[in-house]
Amino acid sequence: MELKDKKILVVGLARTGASVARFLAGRGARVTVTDKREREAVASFIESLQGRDITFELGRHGDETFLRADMIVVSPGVPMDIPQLRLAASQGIPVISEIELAYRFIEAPIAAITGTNGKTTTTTLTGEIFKGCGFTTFVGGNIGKPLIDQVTSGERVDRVVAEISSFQLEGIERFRPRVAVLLNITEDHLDRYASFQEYRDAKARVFANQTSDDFAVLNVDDPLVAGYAKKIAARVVPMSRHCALEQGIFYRDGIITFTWEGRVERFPTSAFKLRGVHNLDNCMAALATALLMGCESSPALAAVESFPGLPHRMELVATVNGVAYYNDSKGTNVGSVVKSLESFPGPITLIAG
Ligand code: UMA
Repeated sequence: MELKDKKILVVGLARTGASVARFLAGRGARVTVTDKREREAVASFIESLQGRDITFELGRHGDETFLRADMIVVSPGVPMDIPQLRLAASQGIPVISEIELAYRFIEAPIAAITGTNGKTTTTTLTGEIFKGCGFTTFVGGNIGKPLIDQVTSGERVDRVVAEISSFQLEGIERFRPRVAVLLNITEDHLDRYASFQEYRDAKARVFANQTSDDFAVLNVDDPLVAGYAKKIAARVVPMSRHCALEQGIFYRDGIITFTWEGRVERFPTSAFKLRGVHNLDNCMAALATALLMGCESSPALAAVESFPGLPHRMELVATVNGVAYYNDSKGTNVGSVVKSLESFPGPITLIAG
C-alpha cells in the first residue's frame, strides 16, 4: 500500500486515531484527523502528535473533509454508518479500519482472538505462551494497544497476538490471521448493532479471508460458534470442555488434550492459577493457538501454570470469616456473569449493578 502524498482521513482521535495518524505521517501521507469532540476534549492526543504535519478538524465531521480523502481509516468506536462515511463510501472512497491498515504492513504471522467474553485473558495468555516458548511477540488490538503501533515501532517480531472486536472487523478487506479464535457469542453491543445477527455477522468476518492454509479454533460447546464450522474455508480446530474430541483440543478429568494430525499433547490443569470454567476455555484456546503456531508443549504448559490472570476478572480479593470475595467487575454483560457464577459450587451472593 503506497502512502506517500496520499490524502488520508483518520476518523476519531483517541488511542487508535492518534496511533494511526502518527504512523501515516511518518510514511509521508497527507493526514487529516477529524473528531466530533471539541479540541479541549482531545488535547492530550493532539499534544502526542505535536511536531507532525497533521490537519485537525474538531467538533464536527464535514462532508467535504471526507470527500477530499483518497482513503479513510476509522477508529473502532466510530460507527461505520455515520452519514459522512456512507457518503464517502458511496463515492468509492476506500473506508477501512485500523486493523486492516496494520495488517497490510505487519510481517509476522497473526493470531486473532475474538468472542464476546474472554478475549483479553486469552490474548494475554497466548502472548505469554509465545514468549515462554522463545518467540518475540507483540500483543495488541482491542486490548488497548493499536496493532499499527507494532508497525510504527519498526521492531521485528516473530508473532503478533491480536485481540479483535466486532467493531474492528467491520472495516476489514484482506485481514487474514493465520489462526482465528472464536471463544463464544452472546448478546453484547446492541446499542451499536441493529440486531444480534448483525453483531454475529461482524464477528464472523474474522474468518472471511482465511484459506485452508489457516486455522480456526472454534469453541464447539457454543452452538452459535459451532455453526460456523461448515461455513468457513480455514481448517477447523474444535475446542470443547464437555466432549472428548478425535481432533482438536478438549478438557476431561483435569487434563487438557491437544490432538491434531497425529500430534498428541497433554496438559494437566492442577497447577493452573486461573480459576473458573470459562478460564478453561481461555486456556484451551491459547494453547491450541500457540501449538498450531509453532510452540512446544513443555514451555507452553509452564507459561500457563505461571499466568496469574488479569485484574477485575474473577480476582480473589480476600477471604474473611471463611467467605471468599471475588472482584469480577469486568463482567459487563450477561454471558460473562453467567460463566463466573458457574465457576463456583455455591452458595454465592452476587453483588451486581
Ligand atoms: N468519534 C467521532 N465520531 C463518531 C464517534 C466517535 O469522532 O461518530 C470519536 C470520539 O469522540 C472519540 C473517538 O472517536 O474521540 C473514540 O474512538 P474509539 O472509541 O475507537 O477509542 P480508542 O481509544 O481508539 O479505543 C479503541 C477501542 N474502543 C472501542 O472499540 C470502543 C478500544 O477498545 C481499543 O482498545 C483501542 O481502540 C485500541 O485498539 C475498548 C473497548 O471498549 C477497550 N472495546 C469494546 C469492547 O471490548 O467491548 C469493543
